[in-house]
Amino acid sequence: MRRGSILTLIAIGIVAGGIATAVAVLLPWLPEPASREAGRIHFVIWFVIVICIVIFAVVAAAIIYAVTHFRAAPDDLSDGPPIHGNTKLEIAWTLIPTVLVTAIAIVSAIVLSRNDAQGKDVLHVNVTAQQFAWSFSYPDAGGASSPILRLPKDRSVLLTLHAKDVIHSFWVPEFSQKEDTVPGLTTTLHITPDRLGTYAVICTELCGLGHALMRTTAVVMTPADFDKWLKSQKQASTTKG
Ligand SMILES: [Cu+2]
Repeated sequence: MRRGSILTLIAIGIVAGGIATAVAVLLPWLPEPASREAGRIHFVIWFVIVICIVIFAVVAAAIIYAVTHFRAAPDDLSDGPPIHGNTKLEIAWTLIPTVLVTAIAIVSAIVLSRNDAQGKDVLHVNVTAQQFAWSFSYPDAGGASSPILRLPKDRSVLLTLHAKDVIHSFWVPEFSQKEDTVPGLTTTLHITPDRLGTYAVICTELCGLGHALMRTTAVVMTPADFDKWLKSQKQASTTKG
C-alpha cells in the first residue's frame, strides 16, 4: 500500500471519528446522573461508545476510500480478480472483536456486581404498582406510605417491588436503572441517590390504557429533611390507627 493511501485513509478516519465524537459529546443523550449506580452505568455506556466510534472511523475510512478510489467506469462490466481468503486478515477480524466484547463483558459484570452491593444502614422501601399508580411504603418506619417516593441523599436504598395486577416497570431516568414489577414475584432494585432534586418516576412497561399517565415523582432530600418527613408520616399513621 502506498504511503499516500495510508495517509488518506487516516485522514478520512479522523474526520469520520471527529464527526461521531461531536454527535456523541455535543448532544445531551443521557440525563445527568442522580445516583451512584447511574454514574457507573454511564461509565459503561461511554466505554462502549468510545469503542463504537473507533470502529465507525475505521469502517467509514475503508468505505469512503473504496468508493472514491476503486469506482468502476459506467461501461466496465468486468469482474474483479478472484480472492481466496486472507488468513492474517481473518485472524485479525476475529481476535479484535473477541477482545473488545470480552472487555465490555468484564466492565459490565464489575459494574453490575458493584451496583447490586448494598452499603451499610440500608433503607427499605416497598414499591407497589397497579393500574395506573405507584405507592411507596417504608417498613422501617411503621409502614408509613406515600404516593411520592422520598429518599435521603447518599444512603443505600433497597426497593422491593410488587405488582397488583399486570406487569409494570419502575424507571427514574436520572437513576439510570429499570426494574419490572411482576404479579406474584418480588423484584428488587438497589439505588444510592447522590444528588438532591425532584425526578420523574415513570412506568416503562405498557400496562393498559392509562400507562402514559402512570407517573409520579421521586424526591431526593437531605437526610435531616427525610428523617423529619418520615417522623411526621409515622405520627400521622399512629394517630390514624
Ligand atoms: Cu405502564
